[in-house]
Order: sequence, then structure tokens, then C-alpha cells
Amino acid sequence: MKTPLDTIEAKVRAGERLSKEDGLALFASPDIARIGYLADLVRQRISGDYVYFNVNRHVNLTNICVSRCRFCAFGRDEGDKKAYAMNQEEVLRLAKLAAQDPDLRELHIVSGLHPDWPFEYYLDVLRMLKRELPQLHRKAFTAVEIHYFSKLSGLSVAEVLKALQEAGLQSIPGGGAEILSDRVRQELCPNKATASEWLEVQRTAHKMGIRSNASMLYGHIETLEERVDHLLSLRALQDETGGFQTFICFPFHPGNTELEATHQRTSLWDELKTMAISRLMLDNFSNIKAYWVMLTLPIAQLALGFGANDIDGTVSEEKIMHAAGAKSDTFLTQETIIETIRQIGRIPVERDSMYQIIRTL
Ligand code: V47
Repeated sequence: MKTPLDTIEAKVRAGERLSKEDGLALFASPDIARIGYLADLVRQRISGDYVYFNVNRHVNLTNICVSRCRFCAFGRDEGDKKAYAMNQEEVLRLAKLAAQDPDLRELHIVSGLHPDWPFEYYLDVLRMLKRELPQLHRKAFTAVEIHYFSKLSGLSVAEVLKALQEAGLQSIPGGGAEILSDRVRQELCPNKATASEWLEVQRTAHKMGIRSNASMLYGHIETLEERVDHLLSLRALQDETGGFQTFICFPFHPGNTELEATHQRTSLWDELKTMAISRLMLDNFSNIKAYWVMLTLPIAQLALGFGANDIDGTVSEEKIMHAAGAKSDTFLTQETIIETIRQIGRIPVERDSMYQIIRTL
């Protein structure tokens, strides 16, 4: 008698696409070793033994946010004693300090939805960074922020993207996707881009030649079916545009959030299984990121055996997950990342922000 996993294994070996029912069967199965093995087969087929990392710096312009998502511990109201908002000089000072590291290649810029800043502020920040530190790739503003800029400015999403691109935007990070379900968003984050708006920003960006990332925030109020549907929405858009570079899944960290009293962090078991199922379902994504900030470094290393082929970067200095109680460091050295990859017999590869190889170690 064939089990559902036997059928899935046959499809994976034949390079066939998995269906929604297969995704649900994978989540229903307790056989994490076999699921991980299958994801590892796919990872090996797509990217061999290379594990990518980059040398990057996170910049969060402000934590003041009108959206105040219930899962977020980073956002603050204006006037809160922990609220901050950087002016252009402060951004430049921070970026120049980071750029003292000659290996730094990327600024990852994600912020709260500030109630008062005009769209022009964000354009000015990009122009300034492009002028002063042209060597640093500007990966900036999630689809949620871009949708907000459109509302703020009265411009269409395409016009906003064009203005950002002209000012110096080079790619878009994957945040803000959460779970692409109206039910979940209505309950957790009703004040920001809906599922279809998030996807539409990504579609528009891809059609303009702007590459981006995709993500999933899981382990809160979503059902397993909603996780599978989320992956299928990303897969369908990737079929259409091919514009996603990588997929990242964020296990929900409840610390200091509204959900802290009712939710625990999901299990390591779930984290590895979700990583593996993502690799299996997202057959048209080249890269799956094990974001060590969320997972901690030992779990990110383990996730490299469950379908991941990218470990993000040096990151200094992470604020969003640490506000929610992440126990990882706020940055890593290149040496630590390289050693983590070598320990499992894989090949560390420093990449740039567009997944071009800088050096193989
Ligand atoms: O959109 C917020 C998630 C994202 C929590 O594209 C949380 O390479 C867990 O966009 N528990 C922002 N997750 C981070 C982000 C990102 C980070 C690293 C790499 C890339 C990339 C993008 O963080 C948010 C949300 O989905 N998040 N709060 C929390 N309490």
C-alpha cells in the first residue's frame, strides 16, 4: 500500500510539481526525517553544495508605525519613549560607520510606516546613499512600505517604484508578506497592504525588472492550509514573473507582542519541517534562506540539511526580531558564517545582493 509520502517521493524524484494536497499531506506527516531528506534532494539538485551568504547591514529608519501589527514588537506610536526616527544625517553617519568595513556590500533598509514623513524623505535617503556610498547595494522597503508610499503620495504603485528606482533602489526585501490570507491579515494586521496588494506590488516591481524576496511569518494564528496556500500564491507569482530571488520563513517570536500571553514560539520540529516543505513546494525558487537571526545559528546550520542553501549575512545590526525576544546575536562575523557552513561539509560562497558569486571559499 502506497502512503501519501511514497507518492510525494516519486513526484520529487521525477521532478514533478507538488499539489496543494501534497503540501497538506507533508504538514500532516510526522516523518520529518523523510521530508527533510526529500527537501535536501531538491536543494542538492538546484544549488549543489554551495551555501550563500553576504556581507550586509540592516538599517531601520524608524520604529514609529501606523500599522501596529499584533505580531510585531518593533513598532511604536509617535511620542512613545522608545520611539525613534532618524534624519538623513543620522542615516548617513550610521551607513558611513558601517562602510568602514571594506567588505560591506549591502544596506537592507526596512522601517515602520511613519505617519508624517513625506514620500520625498525616502527618495532623499536613497539619493543620498547612492551619492555618498555608491558601492553599497540598496535593498530597501518591503512591499507593504511601497504600498503605503503609494497611499501617502497619491501616486500609483508603478509610479512609486519608478521614483524609488530612479532615486537608487536596487532590490526589494521579502518582508510584510506574513500570511497571504485576508482572514489572518484582518485579525493580525488590518492596517496595511492586503494579500492581493502585497502580491500586486511584487508583480509590478518584477515587471519593471526589480528583483525581490518573498517571506512567510508562521506559527501564530494561521492554519496549515493557509501556510500551503501562501506558498502556492508565491509559486504562482514566480511562475508569472520569475522575479523572486529567495524565500525566507520567519517563525513567529511572541516576546513583547500583543500575542505574548496566548502564544508560544513554535517548535524546532515545526521550523525544520516548514523549511523543508517550503523547499519542496517552491520548486521555482532558486534559493531558500535559513535566516539565522530568527532561528539562531545552530538551528540555521541544521536547516541547511532541510532544504536551505542560503544563510543571509552578517546583518549587523538586527532590531525587529530582537525586539520580539530573538536569542541570536545581533550580528555575525564572516569567519563565523564560513566556519558554520564548513562544519557541515558545504562550500561557503559569498554572494552579492543579486546572487552573483563574489568568492567561493
Ligand atoms: O515583515 C516581524 C517579520 C519581517 C516578527 O528579504 C517577525 O532578505 C517573527 O523583511 N516574529 C521584517 N517575525 C524582516 C524582513 C527581512 C529580514 C531578513 C531578510 C530579509 C530579506 C527580509 O519580520 C516582517 C515580519 O514578517 N516579523 N515581527 C516577530 N515577532
